[in-house]
Amino acid sequence: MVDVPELVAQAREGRPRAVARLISLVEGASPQLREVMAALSPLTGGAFVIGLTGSPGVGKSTTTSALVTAYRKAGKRVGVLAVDPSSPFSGGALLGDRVRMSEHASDPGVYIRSMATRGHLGGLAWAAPQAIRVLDAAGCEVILVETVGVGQSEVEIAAQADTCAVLLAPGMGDGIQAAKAGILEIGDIYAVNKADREGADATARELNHMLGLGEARGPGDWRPPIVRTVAARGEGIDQLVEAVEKHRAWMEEHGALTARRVRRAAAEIETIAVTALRTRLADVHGDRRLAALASRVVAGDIDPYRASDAFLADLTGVGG
Ligand SMILES: Nc1nc2c(ncn2[C@@H]2O[C@H](COP(=O)(O)OP(=O)(O)OP(=O)(O)O)[C@@H](O)[C@H]2O)c(=O)[nH]1
Ligand SMILES: [Mg+2]
Repeated sequence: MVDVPELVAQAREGRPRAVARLISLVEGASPQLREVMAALSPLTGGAFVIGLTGSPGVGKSTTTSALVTAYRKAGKRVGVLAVDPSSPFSGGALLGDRVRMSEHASDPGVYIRSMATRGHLGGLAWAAPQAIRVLDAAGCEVILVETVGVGQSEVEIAAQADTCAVLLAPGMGDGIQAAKAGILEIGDIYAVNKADREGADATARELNHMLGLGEARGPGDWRPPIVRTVAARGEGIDQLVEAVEKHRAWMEEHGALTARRVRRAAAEIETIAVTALRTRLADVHGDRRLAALASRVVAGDIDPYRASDAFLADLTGVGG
């Protein structure tokens, strides 16, 4: 058992080992998380969360590292969370990140952590907000969350960030992919990275065109800017930071930041509740109750709606 109050006190002082242990409790879906979250909640709310997503290899980690440098120069404490939604193990696929982030490894004002979410009930939507809360309570003023844009994950990370930056790169067929993956709806800011390569202009133009097509914006609405970056050389990073600050100011002015955070908390509550419900169903009935109901549906004995009612009704009076 972990001494939660002690661990939280140490994390609050910014001790990296305590922060690491708390995030490990999140990753391992520890039963002590309830206690951890209760202790952390009053300490949170000070961090600004920036999500970075995009196709594999587009330059998310390089950009993240460059952003860390920029925010450190501005004197901010920075947390980095690299979430790998496709792997059940942290570290493996993200090993390269440690190399790209290595220049920050000895900086006590930076906390870097990778986290795997596959195989967890609730996955990224469940784990990321809790890990973000740990970093927030530990005093990180800016939290950068990198997620590989595969499947649902980019939409999920966008929902959890205050500002979501979508990265593209020339020559990756990103333009067409972007439309398909629906990333045109989630970006608050777009960065065309690898702008040192041929085709950056075309990518930016195509993106601009597609963003314009989906435009149903009023005069006061946020129009996502397109920033060109060469993250590997730190170029365009100041403009990216500036775009983030502009978005933040716009949100604060329009009450959008609070609204977004309330939406995020609502989604988190829902995810925890649904996860608890699933766990409870599995605990109480296992698959047998479900199989029995399914057999009756197949036999035409009852319809699936009534079967679902029966399944849910079994929860009444179970646990608390
Ligand atoms: N030419 C060029 N290469 C870049 C630039 N930024 C990053 N790279 C290179 O692109 C490769 C991938 O960069 P990463 O930062 O690891 O990309 P990522 O999006 O984090 O990759 P995954 O996490 O694997 O999805 C590395 O070899 C980088 O050095 C850039 O601006 N220009
Ligand atoms: Mg990466």
